[in-house]
Amino acid sequence: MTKVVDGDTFDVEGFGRVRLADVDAPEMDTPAGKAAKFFAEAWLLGEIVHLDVDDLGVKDRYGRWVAVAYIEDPDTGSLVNFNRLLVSSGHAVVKDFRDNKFDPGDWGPALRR
Ligand SMILES: [Ca+2]
Ligand SMILES: [Ca+2]
Repeated sequence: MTKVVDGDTFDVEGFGRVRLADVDAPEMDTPAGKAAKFFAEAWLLGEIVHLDVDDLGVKDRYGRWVAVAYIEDPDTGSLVNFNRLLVSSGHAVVKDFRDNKFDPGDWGPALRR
C-alpha cells in the first residue's frame, strides 16, 4: 500500500485508488479527518493489504475500487478487517451502501444495526 488519501481512501501502486466499502471517515479539512488519515497510515503504509474488491459495482462513480481491506495481525498472522477496525477505533462510521456486495452486519455484532 503506497499512499493514504484520507481515512477511507488510499492508493495501491499498479492497481489504483481504493475506497473502503460501507464506511465513511471525516473529511480532511477537519481534525477528525486528519486523525483518521494518520490512523490509516499507521496501519497500512508499506504493509501488505489484502483486498476483497466488490464485484457488483466494480468501481464507484469516482473511478475507485470499492473494497474491504484486510491486514495481517502481526502477532497471530490472522487477517483483520480494516474497514471494521476503522469504525471500532472511532475513525469512521458505518454507511451501508446497497449497491455493493458488502454488508457491515457480517463484520461482527458490534456493527450490526
Ligand atoms: Ca469520507
Ligand atoms: Ca453494502
